[in-house]
Amino acid sequence: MSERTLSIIKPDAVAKGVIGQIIADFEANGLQIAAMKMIRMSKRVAQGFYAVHRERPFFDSLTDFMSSGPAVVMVLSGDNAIAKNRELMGATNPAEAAEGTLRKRFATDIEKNAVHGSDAPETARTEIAYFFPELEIVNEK
Ligand code: IDP
Ligand code: MG
Repeated sequence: MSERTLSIIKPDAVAKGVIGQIIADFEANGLQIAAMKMIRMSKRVAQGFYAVHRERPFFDSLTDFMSSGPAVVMVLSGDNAIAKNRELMGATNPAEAAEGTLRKRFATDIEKNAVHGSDAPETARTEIAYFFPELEIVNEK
């Protein structure tokens, strides 16, 4: 069954010039770009997006990083899109990420780790709605 997930190419990966390589990986693995835009998050928008992590020691640094430059936000769609995207991303800490995963290839460290992906259907719904009104989701599989 086709599913939606939210993907973000984080500011570190945009700065490294690897937007195309990351998107190529999604397309080669059956994840269709259903919606996409480049944005520059304000600190407040980053804090809202990562609100579940507000008590964590890295919250201030993480939201500074996420608002430090442009990011690409996308809705990916396809069979099992949430799990498939998480698999392509690799572990949060690139030191623990499997060979060939996006974080192994492109992350700098556990914070500046190149990509975001929703972790469950409910979070996918709320994360997609945070960035995309329904009328901007124009190419769903
Ligand atoms: P995930 O992105 O793999 O789902 P989460 O635990 O949800 O990982 O954490 C959200 C984001 O917060 C991570 O992608 C990373 O950018 C940052 N982060 C997670 N753990 C740490 C940490 O221990 N130090 C610094 N940043 C972290
Ligand atoms: Mg997460």
